[in-house]
Amino acid sequence: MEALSMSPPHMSSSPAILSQDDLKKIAAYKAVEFVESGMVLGLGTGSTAKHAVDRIGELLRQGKLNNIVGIPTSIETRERAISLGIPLSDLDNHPTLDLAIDGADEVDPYLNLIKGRGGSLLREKMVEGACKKFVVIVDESKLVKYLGGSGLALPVEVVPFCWKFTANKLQKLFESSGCVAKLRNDRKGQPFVTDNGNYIVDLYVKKDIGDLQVASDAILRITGVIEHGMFLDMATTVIIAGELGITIKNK
Ligand code: ABF
Repeated sequence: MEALSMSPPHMSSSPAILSQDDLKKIAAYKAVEFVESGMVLGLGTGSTAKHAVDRIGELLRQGKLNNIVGIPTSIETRERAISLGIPLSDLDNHPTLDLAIDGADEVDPYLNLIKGRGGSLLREKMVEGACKKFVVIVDESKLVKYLGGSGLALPVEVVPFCWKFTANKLQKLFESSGCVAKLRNDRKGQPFVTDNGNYIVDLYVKKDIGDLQVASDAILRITGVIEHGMFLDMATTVIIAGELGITIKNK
């Protein structure tokens, strides 16, 4: 594990005034240092990953990076990358990526992640699962002792058809952890629809769900489930920005 203290050049060096967004930006800028010209890059989604996408666009514009191909993990990121002039492609044309940079909702001590509270978990898992190196960028608030430990949800993408049937099965699966399954709604109170036309069922647990691989397999065995937001053993590096500096954890 490597601990560093730094701020991007544009930012004040006083740690006392760093906002959560400043920390996200610091982690993102550090991750972009791993990017080299000619790479095929997975472009993450969310407020932390946005800083990385913006920085990549900036370096391309300045001619400090060349021949980058980006594979976006959501429609939102695709649109942002296009607006920044980042050349894009997809997994069909680039089945192996050099590097992906993305945020996470939770990071456990073994670098397992919960992702998908932004709703993009399926595309994120497809793209980041195809990368040689997957760098996760977070501020220190995302660190948890166990997945689910922040009190927020484990998201599961499900087909809209009879979603209650699927949600009930999911809730029953984690009954002993006090699980409550809730359909995610958008701001208008309508079911949140993913980029793939599916729904998200959020699983809230009161305690550790036990062996994560067993839990993952059990979720994926439920017909109607498409994918879940546990990213087990996928991150190769996690960059954590905190008030006292940056910590880099490698697998
Ligand atoms: C994406 O953005 C998602 O996997 C995760 O749900 C979310 C993290 O959000 P933020 O960076 O906005 O905190 O990485």
